[in-house]
Amino acid sequence: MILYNYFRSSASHRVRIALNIKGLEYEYRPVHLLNNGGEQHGEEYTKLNPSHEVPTLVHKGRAIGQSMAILDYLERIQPTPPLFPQDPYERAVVVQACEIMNSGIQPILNLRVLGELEKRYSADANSKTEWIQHWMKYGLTALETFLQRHAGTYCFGNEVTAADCFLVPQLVSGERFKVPLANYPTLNRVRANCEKLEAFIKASPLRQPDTPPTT
Ligand SMILES: N[C@@H](CCC(=O)N[C@@H](CS)C(=O)NCC(=O)O)C(=O)O
Repeated sequence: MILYNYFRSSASHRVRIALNIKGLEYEYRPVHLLNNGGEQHGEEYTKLNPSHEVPTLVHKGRAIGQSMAILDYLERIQPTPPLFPQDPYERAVVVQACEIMNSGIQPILNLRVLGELEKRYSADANSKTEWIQHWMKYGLTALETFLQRHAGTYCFGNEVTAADCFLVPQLVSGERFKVPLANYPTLNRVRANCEKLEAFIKASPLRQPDTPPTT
């Protein structure tokens, strides 16, 4: 397996955690999102991922984009340990938690969205940070309320699920943009439990081959 990704990308971070949980070896191929106008726009990479974004997983010569699709694929080729509960309602709860982050928070804060805010509306660095903080708080508040009903040691009960693979990267990103995370006690508790596990430790943006030494 080859994972095209970027150390700081939250969507890449989700997939690294999932691969580690499943115990699947992979080759790390960095795609720098800023160098040379962004390597995600390069001709060869665009053939793999027409959305110009990371991550992309290549397995048996076939490419898969979108972290949710990748987790779903990993679950089917390597069912244990599971990332999704079997019960249809419980599975929907886990997917709902993932989607609060995947479609509710992350897309509004993406590099290309911030770039357009700057280009079209002359947003400066402070305005962009305010934008990020606003939408991150909005989504994390919903997630905190939702997970108060469902969390145990982890996001859903006492087993690690896909929701944990999404949560930790989201909070790491929140920290980077100085979102007041103390307001989310359930999310913080679950994060602390996840970060005791080797799969999460190894996937950290601080420990990847393309992590700059000063990070
Ligand atoms: N929904 C996608 C999101 C992927 C995504 O937005 N990746 C970001 C990094 S976290 C990216 O590559 N952005 C490049 C850009 O905006 O130019 C997924 O889950 O894979």
